[in-house]
Amino acid sequence: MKRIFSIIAIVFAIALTASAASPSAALAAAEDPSTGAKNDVTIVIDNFTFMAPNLTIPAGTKVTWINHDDVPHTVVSTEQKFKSKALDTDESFSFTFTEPGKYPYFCSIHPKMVANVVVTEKK
Ligand SMILES: [Cu+2]
Repeated sequence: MKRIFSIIAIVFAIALTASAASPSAALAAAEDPSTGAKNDVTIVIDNFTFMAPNLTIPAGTKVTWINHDDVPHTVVSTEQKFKSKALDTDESFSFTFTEPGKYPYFCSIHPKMVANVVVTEKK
């Protein structure tokens, strides 16, 4: 009986190690090697709204939009700098902003959904 308990303990230890390893690996991937800053930003689309209407980020930042609505949305640059396909529920689209400037965008299915990304010089 004691032996079974120690086997269970080992299995638990392995499971804990495995689950702890993946989030830290994901965080490491998000780090900018030059500054150590965590660069990635996520914008949730919910209730027909881009939840960060005016986002300011340093150049080099990767932005991911994820649709939490039950209807599809798109993420389309007004100045044709980026364009997603129609994103179904929980689908996402990413774009890395490398040049400083102002990037207005909208949903082409619901053109009243508008927002901006402002990109500043790299830190
Ligand atoms: Cu939309």
